[in-house]
Formats: sequence, structure tokens, C-alpha cells
Amino acid sequence: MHLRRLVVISNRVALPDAAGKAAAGGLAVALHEAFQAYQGLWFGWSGKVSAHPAAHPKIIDKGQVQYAVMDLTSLDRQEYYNGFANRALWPIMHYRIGLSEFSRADYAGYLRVNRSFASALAHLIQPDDLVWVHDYHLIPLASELRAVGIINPIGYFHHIPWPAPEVFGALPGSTELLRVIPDYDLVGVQTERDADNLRRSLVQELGAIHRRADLLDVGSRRVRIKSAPIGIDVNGLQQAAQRSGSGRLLKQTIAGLGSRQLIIGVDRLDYSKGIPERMEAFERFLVSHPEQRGRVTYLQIAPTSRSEVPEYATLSRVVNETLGRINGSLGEPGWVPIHYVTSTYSRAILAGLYRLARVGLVTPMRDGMNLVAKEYVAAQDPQDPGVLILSKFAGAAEELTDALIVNPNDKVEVAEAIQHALHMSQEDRVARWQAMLKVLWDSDVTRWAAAFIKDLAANKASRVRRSTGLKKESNDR
Ligand code: GDG
Repeated sequence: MHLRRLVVISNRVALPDAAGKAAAGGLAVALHEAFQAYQGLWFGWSGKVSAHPAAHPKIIDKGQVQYAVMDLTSLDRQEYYNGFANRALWPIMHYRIGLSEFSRADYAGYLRVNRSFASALAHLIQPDDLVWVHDYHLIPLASELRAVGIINPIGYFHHIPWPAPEVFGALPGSTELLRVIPDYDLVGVQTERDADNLRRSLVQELGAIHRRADLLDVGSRRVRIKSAPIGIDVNGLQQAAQRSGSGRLLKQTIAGLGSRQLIIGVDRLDYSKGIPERMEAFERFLVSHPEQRGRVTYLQIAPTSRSEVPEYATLSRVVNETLGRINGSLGEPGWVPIHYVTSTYSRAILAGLYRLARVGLVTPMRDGMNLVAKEYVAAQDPQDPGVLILSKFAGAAEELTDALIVNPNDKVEVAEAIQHALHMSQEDRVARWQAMLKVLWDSDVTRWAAAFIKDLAANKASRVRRSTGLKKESNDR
């Protein structure tokens, strides 16, 4: 039987290990089943820098799936990745206008890398392929692919928030970035709020016309923008959490805790995650409820990320200062209030720690979805589940309405939510957990990927329209 092919493009590619076992990252798990139903090609940056990268990608053949990776020059990495993607777009998308550093050179580098990916892909994409692009590094890719003659259905999934038009409009070049959106047939975002923000920007800036609530015409181009909240591998997480108790690190942690309750936070070290703010809310909790001192431990796992970007070095300093101040002023011989670790743990250990924790503290200042919130819920013991405290600014808050929802800017509110969580009855904990687990199953990651691909594959009409209307379209950019 001839299988149609799915071409996935993301900044980084999760290569399987030497034994051919698929990588454990979120997207790799999501695509695993899709790559059983379709033949697969996964294209992206190798993560390596070289002085003279080849114009064609290196192909690694793993049977049903081929991986195609390209090196970048160090200037590419600086301008495209560290520069425009992570210093200009990331902060704007997370509502941090003041942190956004725009440079024309970086923007030119961003477009250059997108163009070089498109020209490499032009040789790889076949007429019947479905093309699925991921995340903010690659927003202009469809436009570049159209420019080299690709008329296949192209979808895009945006993993991070799409901000309100007033915020996005503060980015120089934002209108240009909006103009490339209708070169996609389907755009998925994490929440209804994000979808509404992007649609409003297209209407306000480009005069897009609504054909349906989720369908917009921009000149002769038509794009569907829908909310498609990403899920997790619920079964995988549950199994890992159940098996975790026997591990050495878990046993040590249990022994170290004694009768203390564990509160856990797990985040990449990123300013969007609200780590110093969360530590200060925990400090407020200990000050307001002194009887809890010595009875709880807050473990924050925060693997270092994007360390070449200056704002991340500043954050690391701020976190260390905040941590030192709180532990110094409130700690006692034999009790350290906050344990802070920057190493990366295996998925199995992480699942075990989630299950051990009475409270999952997930309080980003802004987050596209936040998979940690979902993983924490999935890992719980059904008889004696912990409580999720969740920021109203995480995409997950649109779905996990049975969490204790907080405003991460309000330290008193977060502190009182911690107290509430620690005193919540078992009955209440079980009822909330059951409701949230149902939501997790409904948006399990393999279903999520399958639904997106199905929507994309339903785009035949638009393909015909594109092939006939291409000349006219090139005038309206
Ligand atoms: C972006 C968006 C959106 C963390 N520490 C360790 C570890 N992790 C894993 C977690 C989780 C993942 O990393 C982080 O996912 P998040 O969703 O929390 O955040 P981002 O990395 O910012 O992801 C986000 C997501 O894309 C998906 O669309 O939800 O909003 O920003 O899976 O478990 N994993 C291991 N060891 C660690 O120490 N193994």
C-alpha cells in the first residue's frame, strides 16, 4: 500500500538513539504514531555549527522515517537562533516588550536561514507530501517554500503564546511576519486566546476577512487558524511514575524528606517561567504561616537553557540571589526551605518526583501550554493525588480548570494557594484530579498530532486554488 508522506520541519530534530529507539521529547512522542501511519521525513538544524555548511542536508535513514539535518554557520546561529528567534520573538510572544532586542541584522539572518531551509527542502518535498512546520523559529518558512514553487498543504503549529495585537505590533517587522501567515493552509495555536489574538492581528493589520470564525481570507490566500492544545503521553507518564519508586535517587529523596511535604517546580531556566517570583511567593507563604517551617520542602528543578543569550545569564544570577536570601533568612540547621538543582533528570526520575510531591507549583508569567502541569497531573497516585497550582497565564489553565488557578504576579494569592493545597481534603484532591485526568486523556499527544494532520490533509481545495491563483497571489505580498 502506498503511504502518503508527512514532512515535519522544526528547528531541532529529535534523532532516535543508536538502537533506533525514538527520542523521548514531547514532539518525538507526538510524531511517533503519526510516523507509523505515514512515511516520515523530519528536517531541521543539526544543532552543529560549521564554517561551510553543505547546501544539502545530511540524510539519516531509519526505515519508515528519514531524518534530514543541516549545519548552520556561527553567524546563522547568532542571528537566526540566539538573535531574532530568542532575543526578539520569544520575549514579544511572552508579552515582555521591554526585553525584546530587535536588530535588522538578526532579522535578515532569520530570513536567510528560513530561505536556505526552503531551498534545501525544495529538492526533498514530493507532490503528495503533507508539510508540517513547528514553532517561532520558522514562521516565514511557508512563504519561502511557496516562493520555490511548493504548492503542497503546509501547516504550522505555534508552541508559544501569540500575544495581543498591541503587543505583537511593538515588534519591528511584525506586519511583515503577519503577511507570511496566509501562506500556510492551517495554523494551530495552543489556546482560544492565542487564536483570537492572531486572527485580530490579521484583520487589523492586513484587512483579513472572516469566512468563518476560524477561516480568514487575506487577498486571494485563505488560512484556517485554530486552537489545538498540545497534550502529553498520558500512558507513558503514568507507567513511568508507577515504576519509579524503586530508583536510587527517589529512595534517597524520600529518606531525606522524612515526614515533610514536597512541593515541586520543574522548568527550563527561562524568565517566562516565573522562577524568582515563585520563590518569593514561597517565602511569603513561610512568613505568613510560620507553623509550616520545617514541614515542607520546595524542590525547584531548572535545567540551564539558552545560556548564550544575555537575559538568561541575568536570570540565573537573580535566581541564585533570591534563593540564597530566602534560604539564608528562613532556613534552620537541619532544614533548607528551597532545594534548587540545574541538572537534567531522566524522564523516569522526573515522573517519580512528580508523584512524590504533594503540590505541583506551575506558575509561569506566560506559557504557550506548559507540559509540566499536565505531566504532574498524569503522574499522581489515583488514591492520594497531589494538588496542581497553576498560573492563569499558562495555556494549560484553559483546560485544567480544576487546578488551583492563580495570578503569578500576586505573591499573596500564590502563598495562600500553597496553604490551601497542603490542607486540601483527600476527597477534594481526588475529585479535582479525576476531572483533570479526563481532560488529559481527551487531548493525549498522539490524538493531538493525528487531529492536526487530518485537518491538514483535508486541504485539497486550497491546493487547487493555490496552483491556479499563484501568479495573482505573488502581487498581494
Ligand atoms: C514549549 C512552550 C509548550 C524539564 N526538565 C527536565 C525535563 N523537562 C521537560 C518537561 C517537559 C518539557 O521539558 C518542558 O515543556 P514545557 O511545556 O513546560 O515548556 P517549554 O520547554 O518552554 O516548551 C510550552 C511546549 O513547547 C509544547 O508545545 O507547552 O508552553 O514554551 O516535558 O518534562 N525532562 C527531563 N529532564 C529534566 O530535567 N527528562
